[in-house]
Amino acid sequence: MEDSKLCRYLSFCMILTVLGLLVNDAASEVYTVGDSDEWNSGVNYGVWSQKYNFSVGDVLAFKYIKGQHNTYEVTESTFRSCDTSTGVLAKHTSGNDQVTLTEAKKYWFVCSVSGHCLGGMRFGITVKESNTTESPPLAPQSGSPAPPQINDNGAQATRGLSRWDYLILFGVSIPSCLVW
Ligand SMILES: [Cu+2]
Repeated sequence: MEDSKLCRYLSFCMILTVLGLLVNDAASEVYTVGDSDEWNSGVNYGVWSQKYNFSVGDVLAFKYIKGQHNTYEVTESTFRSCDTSTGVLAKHTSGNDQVTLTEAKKYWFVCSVSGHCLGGMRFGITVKESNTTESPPLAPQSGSPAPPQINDNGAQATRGLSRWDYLILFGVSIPSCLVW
């Protein structure tokens, strides 16, 4: 029967959609810091960092000529002061530093070469749990379902809820075939 074929086709599409959402959810992105400018003096990284929504599992690639710059992950106060004598969480100096964003939190990065941080080689980003509602970094909107200081449990709950939405959608699609 034609109806039965249509139903099977729609169910198949629904399965693909759900799988696609789950796979997309798990995929991580690699972002080259500064895009084509890479990690260099004279670039406004505050602007660059606002262009993307970063999620747990994403990777920041800091590319520069080894020895000319470096990548320090720092605390917020060190980001603001540019004084890297304290508040340094991690140091990278390879010239192609791949930093995986492993936690849903704010990350702060600077170059510690004298004058570079004050000259603009610094930025902060808010990393969210994957598959939470997107909002501009460092500019949360009121009424947002994902506040910036969200704890792990809250983020998990948000992700779980949206997964359930897909399953409910999927579940509803099957009985609706029987009606046809
Ligand atoms: Cu530098």
